Amino acid sequence: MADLRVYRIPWSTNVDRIAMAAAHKDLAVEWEDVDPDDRRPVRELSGQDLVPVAVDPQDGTVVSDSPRILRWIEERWPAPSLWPADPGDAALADVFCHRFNEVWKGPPNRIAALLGPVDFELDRLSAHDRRAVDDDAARMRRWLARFEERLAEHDHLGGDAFGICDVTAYPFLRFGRQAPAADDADPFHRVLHEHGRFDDASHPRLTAWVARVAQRPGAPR
Ligand SMILES: N[C@@H](CCC(=O)N[C@@H](CS)C(=O)NCC(=O)O)C(=O)O
Repeated sequence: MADLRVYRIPWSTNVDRIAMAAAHKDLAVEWEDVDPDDRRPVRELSGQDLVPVAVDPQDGTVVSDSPRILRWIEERWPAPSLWPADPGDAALADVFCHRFNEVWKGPPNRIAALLGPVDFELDRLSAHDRRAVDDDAARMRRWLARFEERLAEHDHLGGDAFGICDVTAYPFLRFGRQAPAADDADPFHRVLHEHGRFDDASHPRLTAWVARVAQRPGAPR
């Protein structure tokens, strides 16, 4: 029997987090592919529409929302840990992940909402909306600079070891280096690639971090 069952849709960044955490702990995952246009199986199971949703096949526990699933996996299978051993460092890692989820995602989400699902042209936006896109794109660039600084003395976002900060951020930040797949139509990913782009000249440490984390088992690349 698999260790856990996970419901997913193609190209889901939040599902990628679970794949990376499960691979880190060498867990066997039974993947359930959900039709993005028919979320009934997910809704019936979890009472909401979004993936990932994880199920413990042993006792039927159902957990939705990637940060909650990651915490649940850590508690259920503590070794090897994704959190730093030092309690203060573990608390800082939680602050990083919370900010990444609640603050960092804001600008690219707002840009994707303004540009819409199909048309990626800035020209059709009002002057007000263009300014909003420019402001949010500038925020994304400023935060990329902070990630670059964070990696000055450490190989990973949470410190020396690979861990929860990398699992939380990599599925999103990787689009700064990697174009979305040809069949990935998610506008959010295109925004991350257009406005969150960086390279070895502009962000050498972040570029090396993407290359390093891409080699981890379960990492999308
Ligand atoms: N806070 C949730 C967000 C989950 C989420 O937004 N999932 C996306 C895929 S990455 C989804 O199901 N979106 C609905 C859709 O694409 O229709 C988490 O971290 O798991």
